[in-house]
Amino acid sequence: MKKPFPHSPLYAICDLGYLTLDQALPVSERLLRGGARILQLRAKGHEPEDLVTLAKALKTLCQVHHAHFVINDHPQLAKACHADTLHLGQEDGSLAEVKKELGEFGELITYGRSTHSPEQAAAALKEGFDYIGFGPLFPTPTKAGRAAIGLGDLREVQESIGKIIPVYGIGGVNPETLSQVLEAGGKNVVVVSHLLQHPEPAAETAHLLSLLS
Ligand code: TZP
Ligand code: MG
Repeated sequence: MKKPFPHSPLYAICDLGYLTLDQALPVSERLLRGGARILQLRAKGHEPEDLVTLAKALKTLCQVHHAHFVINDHPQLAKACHADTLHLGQEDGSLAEVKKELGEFGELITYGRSTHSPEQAAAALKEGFDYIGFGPLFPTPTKAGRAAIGLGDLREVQESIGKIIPVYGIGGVNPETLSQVLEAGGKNVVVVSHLLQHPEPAAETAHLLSLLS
């Protein structure tokens, strides 16, 4: 049965741009221990075939913590590890194409889309995505060279699209920028480098959740 995408204001990412394969599991455990209820595996520059063991272990870890597990970019990896959700960027194909590729499994999971403008956000809702990322709100080393879109459109997107599916502000979010995101009308955020580079990822996850509640 399809597990609905959870209502949780914080979305954490295990990004292999910041973690070695050996660090991925213990650091993810700390994010979950701190209260993260959505965890994505993001591994640019790794072959999906090389990630199956890690992805299966992360999925099990998420189950233990009653958290939702998301795979970025790779439909077949999502299928191999029984992920709850597949996250697709603007260049990762249409939802219909990806569902067709996945067959029966594709009907059992939910889907997220990265969006960078109100138009892309509206298109993702229309296509049937279950949540969107919206950004980068601020410049970020995690997407080096990608211009920030700023906070100007966030309230409008939150108030229109966000009434129907969760909208996650993403890009350069940390406790300082989070207050600006909230003032600009944002409700939910994805946090990558701030949490992965923090000396106490569990405590910092709990701190961010307290700022969001
Ligand atoms: N998409 C837009 S910004 C971004 C992605 C994947 C990176 C967010 O990472 P960080 O380190 O929280 O800025
Ligand atoms: Mg992608």
